[in-house]
Amino acid sequence: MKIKQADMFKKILVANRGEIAVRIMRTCRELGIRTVAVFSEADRLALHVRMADEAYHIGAAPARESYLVQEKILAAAKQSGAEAIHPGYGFLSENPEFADAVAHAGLVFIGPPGAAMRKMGDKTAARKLMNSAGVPIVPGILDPIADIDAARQIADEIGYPVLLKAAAGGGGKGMRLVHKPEDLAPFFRTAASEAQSAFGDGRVYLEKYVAGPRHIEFQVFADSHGNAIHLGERECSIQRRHQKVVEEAPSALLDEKTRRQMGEAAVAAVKSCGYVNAGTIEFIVDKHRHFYFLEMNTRLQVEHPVTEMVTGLDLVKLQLEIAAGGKLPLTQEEVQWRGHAVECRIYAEDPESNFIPAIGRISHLHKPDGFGLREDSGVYEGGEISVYYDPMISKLIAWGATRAEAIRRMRRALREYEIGGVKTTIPFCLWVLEHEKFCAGDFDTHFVPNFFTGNEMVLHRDGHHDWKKLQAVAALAAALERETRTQTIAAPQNGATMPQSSAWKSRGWKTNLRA
Ligand code: MV4
Repeated sequence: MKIKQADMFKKILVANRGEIAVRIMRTCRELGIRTVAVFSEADRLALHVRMADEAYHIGAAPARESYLVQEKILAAAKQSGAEAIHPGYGFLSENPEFADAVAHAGLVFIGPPGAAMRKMGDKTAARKLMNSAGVPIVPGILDPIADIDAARQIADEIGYPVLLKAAAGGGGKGMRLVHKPEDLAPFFRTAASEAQSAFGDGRVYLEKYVAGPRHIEFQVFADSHGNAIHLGERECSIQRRHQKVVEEAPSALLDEKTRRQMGEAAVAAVKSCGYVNAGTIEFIVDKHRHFYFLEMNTRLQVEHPVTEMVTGLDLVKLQLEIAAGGKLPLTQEEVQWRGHAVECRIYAEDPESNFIPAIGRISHLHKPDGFGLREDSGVYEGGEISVYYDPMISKLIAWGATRAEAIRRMRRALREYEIGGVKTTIPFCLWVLEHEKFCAGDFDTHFVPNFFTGNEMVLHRDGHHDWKKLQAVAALAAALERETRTQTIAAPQNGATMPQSSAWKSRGWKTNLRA
């Protein structure tokens, strides 16, 4: 069912900032939906505020006092007359209490119901649910460890090394790798206390450790009419300290059979938990292409554009149609994939100094462009990068008919990108995109720790052409050319200021240039 114009939202509040707020507002604009921004003290001049139809100040710079304060966002929504709230990613996007509070306020949360988020938020509950839905999970225990002797017995059965994980965790927090039985009890105690202080929930479970896995996730969508589909996979194995660096679609690892099996498992997963809207089923895949459910992300993800580039679908538009009560506009059989897409995340961090956050003013900005390229960013020349928020300032997405073409296009774009005033991870991305193993598709989640020492940046800083030097040379060349013109043809100093009404001057100048 196509959403009739009349049934679609007329005004949406975007409870986020930066590139994702801008990206969501772009789709709203295309659909004729008015947009409401919220902003902190640090974001008065931010791009998402400039782009919105109206904007509400919601507090001080720290997210705890602004973007994370549910009451302030709900108040802004009420005051503006918005009918729905899009949470973006991060901040309140995976907070089930917020999803419920939005619904209680008579508004639509553009995301899954709080109940589905809760089911997937508890990693042991999610494993149980997946297990009964027939989705492969990593061998291990289904309940949090209550009795350490019983846990040791299971660890002996599945074999070491085993991985201790927090039930409330995710994203790698509170994990402990255990190589031998005598370490299990002490590591369990430290893992439990770390989980307690990080999540207020000390429950820990254990899984068999999968060595050198690849991170492959499936984009899923479910509507409120019982339909669910997947839009294929994204490979996100290139990470640094659980921070994704490069993502791509499709994965260079998967064959058609594995892809079909994983897609079917992803759809079974989303159907098992009363899910509605966009989600991601994360798997780890070992070198034999055995795949295991890891966790579900109950939001639109940073890397969603690679899926958009290969399917031709606007995922935010799908989210809005589903949230407005519409049916998925296509069946599984109607999903088509074309070519390959790669995304690089550009962080304001210095890869030459152990990725320390870089803050300051963007004094110069030249964004890459051209066929098959997309740049999603929340920054502009003159804008400030502050300490308060995520250091990711931009995403580059390159499409190509083949993986090799997408990679070549991305390298070209990275070299074209000029960001002055703050250090960025552009040279680091170039290092990845030029690495033999990456180009061969031969890598896993240990790629960065295995191959990156930090010294490579000297090379790739030069690989990312020294545009400052080039600028100086170009300026000199322009000055010399001006000099020559003044002497020979008395051309104006600046072509743009030359009066166009003067045909003679115009013709004369052009003629002389050709000579
Ligand atoms: C694992 C694993 C190996 N074996 N589980 C890290 C983040 C969290 N979502 C799960 N993670 C892992 N779980 C088993 N049983 C290896 C990782 C892992 C990882 C996973 C995905 C992407 C990057 C990673 C980097 C290091 C470890």
